[in-house]
Amino acid sequence: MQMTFRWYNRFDNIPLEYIRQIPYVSGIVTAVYDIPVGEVWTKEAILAVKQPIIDAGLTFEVIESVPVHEDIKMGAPTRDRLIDNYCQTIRNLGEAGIKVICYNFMPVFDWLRSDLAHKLSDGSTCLAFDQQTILNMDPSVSELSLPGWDESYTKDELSALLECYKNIDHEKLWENLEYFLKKIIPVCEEAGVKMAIHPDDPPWSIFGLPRIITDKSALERLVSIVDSPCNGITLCLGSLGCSPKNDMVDIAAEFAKRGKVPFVHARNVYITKENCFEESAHLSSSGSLDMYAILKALYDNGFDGYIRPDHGRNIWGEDGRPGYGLYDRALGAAYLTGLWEAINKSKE
Ligand SMILES: [Mn+2]
Repeated sequence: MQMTFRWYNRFDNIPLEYIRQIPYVSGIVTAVYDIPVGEVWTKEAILAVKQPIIDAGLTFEVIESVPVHEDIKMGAPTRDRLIDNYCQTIRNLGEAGIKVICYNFMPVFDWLRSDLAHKLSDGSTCLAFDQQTILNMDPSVSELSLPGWDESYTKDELSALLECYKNIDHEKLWENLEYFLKKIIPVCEEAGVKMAIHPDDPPWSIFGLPRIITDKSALERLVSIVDSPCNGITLCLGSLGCSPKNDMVDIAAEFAKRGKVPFVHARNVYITKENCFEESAHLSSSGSLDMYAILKALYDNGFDGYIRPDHGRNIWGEDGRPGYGLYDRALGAAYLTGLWEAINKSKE
């Protein structure tokens, strides 16, 4: 198990030196943020991100994320050129020493929350999701004011995009994912890079858009599209785990056993009611997931990949990027490392 930490490189105000001081954290998870989606990540751009990380004594082996262009998800005629670019990015990343690429196949919105600074009873703030708040929004008719939504589309562009997706149901999205994977996985095998799909967050459809990576059977289907060690998953505990239908201990055991988990996002969620949740502290007692049982399932089934503490709260007066402040994620890393040590020593 290699403990890593997400960092937004020159857009992040947390110094790498601070991250290196968190016990057991050995690597950084980041991305190239200034190349438009769909274009090739050049070797120069990748090395510019890598160098300061290496200089700080940390490793650079996991990318989160290489975004998949909407035309690939929609199966548009332009997709072959975009997939060729994606393949070249994979080759360039492999040459730079990257071992794992996290990506997702969520149409338009990526992760979604209704509140980025939800106040908890101890005064800390966290990301939260309230289904009713989301249901009250209609992005096709009103200005969308979703927290965290980067507004990279104008209202008209967004309407056009949503219109295109009206022709794409779950099965069509699966077909487009299959087309993409069959093209890129052979390139990954040559480049020595593992793809790790991030589950949909939250794992249910929103704004009428299809979402497919939502549960165990979806993960089964995903890994069976191309049976390769390079076709794996990012086991995001909080994304899948905010649906009580997902038994995270069982899912962790099953896919770790099959060698399909190169990367884990470890965080807890507290399910407040159906389709509503708060992102709690990492401890089992803080949320709805049994973190000990999940890590033990990973350990017992031979997990040897990368893990990182996922979203943290903002605590101790920190005004950090929502979900990505320093303090609570550092506490999370220490907690997860402690659990791992205890599990390991209990086997001796
Ligand atoms: Mn995640």
